[in-house]
Amino acid sequence: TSHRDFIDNMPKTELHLHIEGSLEPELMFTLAKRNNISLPYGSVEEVRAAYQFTELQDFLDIYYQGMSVLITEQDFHDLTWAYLERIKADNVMHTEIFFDPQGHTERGIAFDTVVSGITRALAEGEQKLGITSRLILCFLRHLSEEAAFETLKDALRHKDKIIGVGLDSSELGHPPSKFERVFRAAREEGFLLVAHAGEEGPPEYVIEALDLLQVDRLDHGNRSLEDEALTRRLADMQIALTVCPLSNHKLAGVKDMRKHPIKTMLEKGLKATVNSDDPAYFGGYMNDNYHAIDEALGLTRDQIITLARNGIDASFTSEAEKQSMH
Ligand code: ES4
Ligand code: ZN
Repeated sequence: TSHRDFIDNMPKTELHLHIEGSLEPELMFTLAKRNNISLPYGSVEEVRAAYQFTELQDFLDIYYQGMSVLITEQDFHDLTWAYLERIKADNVMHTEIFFDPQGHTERGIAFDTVVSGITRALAEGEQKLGITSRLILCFLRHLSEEAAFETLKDALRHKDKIIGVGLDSSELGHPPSKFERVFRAAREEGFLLVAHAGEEGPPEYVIEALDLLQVDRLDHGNRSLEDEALTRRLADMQIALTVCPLSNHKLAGVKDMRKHPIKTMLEKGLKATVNSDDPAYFGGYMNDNYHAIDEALGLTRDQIITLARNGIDASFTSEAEKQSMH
């Protein structure tokens, strides 16, 4: 169809991407071999067959196990470089990537090793592929406030490379309020703020992310639609939502793509964007995510363009950079 080509050729931004979630099974095996790590899978096919999730926690268990092959600075570089080469094919011009330092420091990998490998690849991505980027650190919300403060302390040495902090991992039982003080400290240090909220958690968690964390952007936010006043507030404030269609489908919040809320979000005036979240695990990169919602929901050409323009406006770039992307 003509929408397919239009989507594929359209310059895009990605604002919600966990770099560890871009680890394809082929690279997982390469790195396991390089680092003498044994995997509980015999083949790439076996790995892919294991990617069947009914809820967020099922995915997270496999995701944390997958990242155990990442050991050296070169590993983090190669992971990031593979992602950048892949999104070049999708005409992504700008990407804002999350990383989970605690998933690595907990295994004895130095924070600086992780940041160095990722940022070296990001610099190459700008030089060789023309893809601009930003880096966002995520605190693992299933860990303690104290552990998050330790991680923030590590991040202070890399303020020049890290634009913001976010909050990810198991949402239910770990509300934003648990990290109010860490986020206040991060804000005082000049970091921009995002948080996963309303992915599995209730609208109250989204309200906490706004009121207590004072986020600049919301990751997912799907369940906000259950609360009319909250929906109006998000529309009025034009808080961007980084929506991840294939992720929502794979993690079963959205069992049928025809019921995906992104079209409703646009109709209600919410600033929704399209993103891939953990593309190696959820079966698709940026273009696949756009195709999935376009085919299931019958988007108009204007709605597709609005989603892409929202991605530019919601990015953590300067007004001049936004102008040049529009
Ligand atoms: C994640 Cl989809 C999702 N939700 C919460 N935390 C995450 N970490 C990586 N992917
Ligand atoms: Zn996410």
